[in-house]
Amino acid sequence: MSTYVVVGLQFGDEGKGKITDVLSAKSDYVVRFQGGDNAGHTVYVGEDKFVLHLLPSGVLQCKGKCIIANGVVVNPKAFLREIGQLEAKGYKTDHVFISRRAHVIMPYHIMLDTYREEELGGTQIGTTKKGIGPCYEDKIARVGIRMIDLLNPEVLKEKIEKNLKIKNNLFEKYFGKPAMSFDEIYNEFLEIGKQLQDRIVDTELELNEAIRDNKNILFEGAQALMLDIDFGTYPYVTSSSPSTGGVCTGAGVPPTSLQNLIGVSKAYTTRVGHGPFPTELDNDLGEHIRKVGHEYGATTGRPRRTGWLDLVALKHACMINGINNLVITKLDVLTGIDTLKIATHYKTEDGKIIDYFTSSTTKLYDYEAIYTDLPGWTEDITTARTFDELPENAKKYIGFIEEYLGINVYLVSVGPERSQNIIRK
Ligand code: 2SA
Ligand code: GDP
Ligand code: MG
Repeated sequence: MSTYVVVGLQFGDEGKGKITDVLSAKSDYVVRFQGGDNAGHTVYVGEDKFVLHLLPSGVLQCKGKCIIANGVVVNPKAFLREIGQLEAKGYKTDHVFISRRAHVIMPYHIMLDTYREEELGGTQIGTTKKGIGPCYEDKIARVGIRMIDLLNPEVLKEKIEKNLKIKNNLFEKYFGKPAMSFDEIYNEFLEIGKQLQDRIVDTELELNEAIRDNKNILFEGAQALMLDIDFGTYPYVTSSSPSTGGVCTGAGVPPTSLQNLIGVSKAYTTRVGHGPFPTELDNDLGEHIRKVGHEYGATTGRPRRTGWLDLVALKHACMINGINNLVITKLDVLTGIDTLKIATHYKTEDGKIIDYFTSSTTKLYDYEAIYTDLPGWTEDITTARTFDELPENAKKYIGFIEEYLGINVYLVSVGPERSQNIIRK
């Protein structure tokens, strides 16, 4: 058996999609275990660009099965749309399956997400407005609708009726918005159930059998540790556990089955959405990185905030995830910057120097990042395929990260295309 877990170590968009695509060529299974279509995972095949939201990024290369496991919140309309787009490009999709236990994002979840963000105004989370939070809320409140329910007209009817009563009350009385129509939602989701019935299966049974049969399984995280509901910058987080720990509950596999824990980080940091960001570059250099790195949301198109690499946050992410292999992406974006900075410590509001991440999101706004300066390089590195081909200063940059974290960087990504990797044996 070989199992691989690919998780984001920052605020998402580290290039997990690209890495999953590369690794999935050898996978029998590629599995999404949390999040939903808030994700935007970009894969370039030559000039052809694919942005996967709900489907595992292995869908293009994996010869086996692609699984959307129980921990994912599924917008079935988004699923059908994505499947349709891939089929229109000539890709097969009959190897994609969804867990019967996965919760369904209903239209009222999307409206609730939207109205709440509107109401919060300046203090909004900056969600993708895909209904992720409200769907997970219903799951935890034990009133959610699961994929299996789409296959049972009676159960579906009762559950939509109950939910809509409460949600419509909230929409009309609290938000002053129109109520949603039961008939419309019920008929639409009944029809969706019929379309999806062959893809809705007990994925945990299949995955555990695959583990027993020594298959290659790749678990693909969405978002990242700094957006984790427990260990991120709460409340500016997503509503799931994008950590290696999330794999066990999100896919129904035991912790003992997880072997290669791969953490992906950019060579710098980005964040889309609100919340503290100690190494943010709210200046011309930040804008330069945004431009060169094409840092715009893959789902919403929002400009991403940019900043220096933050090793204090990265250490926290590696610790919680138990990362044993690092991937550093977008090193090419730093080419041409004279002096590069890496944060190694924070100075707290009362002048203390610390090297650990804080649970106080409020205080984090007042922390000052303490940097080490490293010299940059000017050579084009996008065609480098071995570590030795990198300029000395680029090697030193990677070496600095490895030394601080005590973890090897086994892959350096130097461009968005599938082949633009330096893989160290
Ligand atoms: P949500 O929608 O409830 O999950 O939003 C809560 C926070 O989580 C952040 N979040 C993300 N951050 C980075 N990338 C994500 N996916 C898209 C991408 C985002 C986009 O790949 O670019 O297109 O804007 C993602 N999904 C959720 C979100 O910004 C909130 O801070
Ligand atoms: P994900 O959510 O972690 O899968 O990342 P996204 O796809 O949202 O954002 C990463 C972006 O960086 C995408 O546009 C990728 O095509 C691009 N990308 C990935 N790796 C590299 C790299 O090494 N260099 C450059 N220049 N772009 C990269
Ligand atoms: Mg993304």
